[in-house]
Amino acid sequence: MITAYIGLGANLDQPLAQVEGAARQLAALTDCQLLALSPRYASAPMGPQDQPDYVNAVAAVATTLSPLALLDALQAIEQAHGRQRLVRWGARTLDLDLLLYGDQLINEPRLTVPHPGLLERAFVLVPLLDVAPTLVLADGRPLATIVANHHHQALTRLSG
Ligand code: A4P
Ligand code: MG
Repeated sequence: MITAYIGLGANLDQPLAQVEGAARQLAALTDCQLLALSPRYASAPMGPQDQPDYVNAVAAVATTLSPLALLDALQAIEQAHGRQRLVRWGARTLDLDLLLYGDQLINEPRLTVPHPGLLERAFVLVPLLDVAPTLVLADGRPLATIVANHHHQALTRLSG
């Protein structure tokens, strides 16, 4: 079993319900067990501003799926939520990013882990710390230190 962390984001078609539905689908995946779901947070869009606010959360899962098999499962859930890939950083019903897969470093055409945006995004860092308060990154840095030193974009905690 490997512990993986998944970033959930949505800003169309009742984003809070999209995120909570996606978490239930993660919990239902074979070979995957939902360990924790962070509180949900709202934030202004990073990137193009002419789109609604986002709802974000992070899920911790224990899985025996390989990284690419897990990515396939995440993309199938995105598709089931009517995800269409239109604009980079544009509005979406559901975005599932594989943030961390154990402490593995992966650089493949379809998959970069840790997720390249991980350290820059408060809407990922804050919920990740909620579910993994003692996490230490592969380079030896504690997540808590990174979050404490991060200049935070405003997040509004919705639930959890
Ligand atoms: N891919 C490579 N590595 C990974 C990984 N670790 N996890 C590949 C998931 N996918 C990964 O993804 C494009 C390709 O990346 C996939 O086919 C996969 O093989 P995508 O989701 O179709 O592309 P995208 O959404 O245009 O890019 P990306 O990087 O997912 O978008 P971001 O960076 O996630 O940004 N503002 C707020 N406040 N909250 C947000 O959640 N999200 C975005 C989207 C913009 N602004 C936001 C938020
Ligand atoms: Mg994505």
